[in-house]
Amino acid sequence: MVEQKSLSNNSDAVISEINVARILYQARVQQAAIKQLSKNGIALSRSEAYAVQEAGITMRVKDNERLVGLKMGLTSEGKRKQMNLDSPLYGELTDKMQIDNNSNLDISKLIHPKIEPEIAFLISKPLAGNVTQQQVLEACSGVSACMEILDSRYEQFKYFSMEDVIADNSSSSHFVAGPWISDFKHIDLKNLNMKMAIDGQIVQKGQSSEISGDPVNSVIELCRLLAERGRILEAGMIVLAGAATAAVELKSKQKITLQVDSLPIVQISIL
Ligand code: 0L1
Ligand code: MG
Repeated sequence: MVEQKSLSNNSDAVISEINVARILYQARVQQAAIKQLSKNGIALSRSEAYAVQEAGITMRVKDNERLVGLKMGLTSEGKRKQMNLDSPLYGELTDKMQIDNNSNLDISKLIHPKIEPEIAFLISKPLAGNVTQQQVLEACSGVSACMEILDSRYEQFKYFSMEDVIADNSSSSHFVAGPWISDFKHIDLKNLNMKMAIDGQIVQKGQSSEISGDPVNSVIELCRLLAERGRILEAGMIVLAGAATAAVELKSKQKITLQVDSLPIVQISIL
């Protein structure tokens, strides 16, 4: 249960993290984009923004959704520049956000969806605080090619602050992971070509080194950020390491495929 707290920076003293989470929740379920919080008199600190994110996830859990993972975002310099934001962030993933490989996604209930190519990890031992690459690799039981479908509950998919994005669960909407590879120790995870195609035409090409220099570093950064909230990365969680390229706008009737060296293909069809 999230404690109801007043948010410090607001002139309206009655606004709480739960109220802000509710505004974002309603924007999502009603598919009605809202004005950015920071442009609407709701100036959150970083910690308050994560508290709003957590309150939003608590609401989804009350709707019978289950936490299955976390996503890192803004893990490439290019993407941070594109969005004019300054550091990596994370969001939380529920079972309702997970789409099966080779299945369909109905985007009619989303506001302004985009898709981006990622690499995902399946974590099978808990990781806490400052961890090393070796500890991450030892805790990881699978790696997959993965695509994240982003959506924003803000008008024009635009932010004016990191806190706007974090409060909105870091633009999470859905994700699709390809088949998990358990025998990945011989794969140089920072040196993989990634090609995302729409209807057979390549729309984005990148290198896995674009993801935090090495996607494993995203998991290290996630553990560090979770520790700031007094949390750990639990066993059983899927971690999306972040995108290797900019995201691409999604339209109905498209088939999106991601091919990553050494990993099986992942694909979805948009209804
Ligand atoms: O996963 C991401 O890198 C997205 C984080 C938020 C920025 C965006 O919405 O593109
Ligand atoms: Mg992403």
